[in-house]
Amino acid sequence: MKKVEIIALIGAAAIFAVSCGSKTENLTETDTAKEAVTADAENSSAPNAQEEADKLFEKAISGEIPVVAYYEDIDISYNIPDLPNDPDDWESYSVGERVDLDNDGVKELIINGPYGGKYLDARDGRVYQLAEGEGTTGQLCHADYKGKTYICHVDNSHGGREIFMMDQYNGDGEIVEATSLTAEYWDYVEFNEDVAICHFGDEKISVEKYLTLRKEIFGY
Ligand SMILES: [Ca+2]
Repeated sequence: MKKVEIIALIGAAAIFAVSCGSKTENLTETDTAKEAVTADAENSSAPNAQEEADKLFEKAISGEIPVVAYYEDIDISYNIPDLPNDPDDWESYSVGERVDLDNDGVKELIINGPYGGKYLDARDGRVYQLAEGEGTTGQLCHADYKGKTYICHVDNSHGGREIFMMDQYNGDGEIVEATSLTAEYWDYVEFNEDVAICHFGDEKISVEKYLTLRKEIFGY
């Protein structure tokens, strides 16, 4: 692998490591380099695929092609230039980073915006919306766990619970693994470790384990 590629990948890793919190301290250069090598080995055609994806993203950004999007089978496709973009407004979108969110070695495009914005995936000659922020009960972010990137919807601004939904996607826009990290303490507004009932997926876990995982995956 060329040095410049490694630097680019380390840069990307550093950016997405902080996007869900302050997880930087867990990220060592050795781990990053290892992940970069793995990603490269898994997809040797990545440079071409990335070029193709980037061309499609540029077309979508300029409005030449739409972003194909569905919400519960309803077509909600849109053109990026039509999105609200007045920086003074709360609802404002802007072109963000490119990060491999579906573990296929090609970076997706993040559109910054309310509730975490939108994640866009280029494939089969089109640009698709992979996920979007759904509100205060579904803030969009991405996080790494066990060497894979998960697209997450987070509900942690309401009393009584913290819910982290974690979806691992493949390069075809399909969810290949879904899990969740949750804590419930319904009679309290703030997290209360004496009463919290915690789960990771279907497994009931201790409060201590919950806090360890929350720190490891979401950085706080
Ligand atoms: Ca990707």
